[in-house]
Amino acid sequence: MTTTIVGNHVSPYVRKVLVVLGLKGVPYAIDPLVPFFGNDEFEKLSPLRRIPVLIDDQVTLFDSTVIGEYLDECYPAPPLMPAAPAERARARWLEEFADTRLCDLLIWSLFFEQAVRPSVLGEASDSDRVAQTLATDLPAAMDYLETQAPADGFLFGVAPSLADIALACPFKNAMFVRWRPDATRWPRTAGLVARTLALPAFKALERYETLCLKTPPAQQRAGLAALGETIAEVSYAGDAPRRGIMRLG
Ligand SMILES: N[C@@H](CCC(=O)N[C@@H](CS)C(=O)NCC(=O)O)C(=O)O
Repeated sequence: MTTTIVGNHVSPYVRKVLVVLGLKGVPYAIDPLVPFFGNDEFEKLSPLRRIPVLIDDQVTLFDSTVIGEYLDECYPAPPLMPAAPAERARARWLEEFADTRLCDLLIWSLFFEQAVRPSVLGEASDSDRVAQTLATDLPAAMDYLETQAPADGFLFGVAPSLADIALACPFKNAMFVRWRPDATRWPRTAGLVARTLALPAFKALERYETLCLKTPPAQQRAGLAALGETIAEVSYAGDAPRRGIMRLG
């Protein structure tokens, strides 16, 4: 089965899907579409105009959580959900917390405001939003995570789950704008994030992320191909950014 991912390596939601593919050893081709740069065809493909999109012989899917669960069902080894119903439910909740609240803070309030908004959209960043995030909102979310993170291993034992992967992904983007969890204030969370980001499936993506951060969108396909990434034949990229239709979630 040929699996194609539409979406850029810098997106935390795309990273989540690529790490799942990496952990399961599933080959893929990627159209490294930068958020907001979708063309008319992308608007027809993705109902929310968001990345990631997964396209295979069976289905076209949207939303990293839906895609992650689909991949876990199609490729059961290694399993990325715990076995017991209560733990599975808790894994889904922590993934939801990561994708919504944590991404609201680390992606939309820090990474988007400090990197994407000025450099991709050419707009001024909202410094009040950044300041409030750093002073109060993000510490509150970190305090909550500290009650959930284990002292060692991963959330549900010795192997990472979809929840661990989802939690770690937006921290990577926060690190791109020089924020990292304070290990003296939140030792369990900082440790869990560090252990998860050290997995080979995360490490293997770093050179592609670095290339995308440094390279204009129009040159990323060639740059990624030169680094050995398999690039999809079809590109959904347009020439200029367009405003999204969603705010959050
Ligand atoms: N809940 C979605 C969120 C996806 C998402 O927000 N993707 C961002 C890139 S990081 C995007 O495409 N943004 C463009 C937009 O919102 O218009 C998921 O888990 O896939």
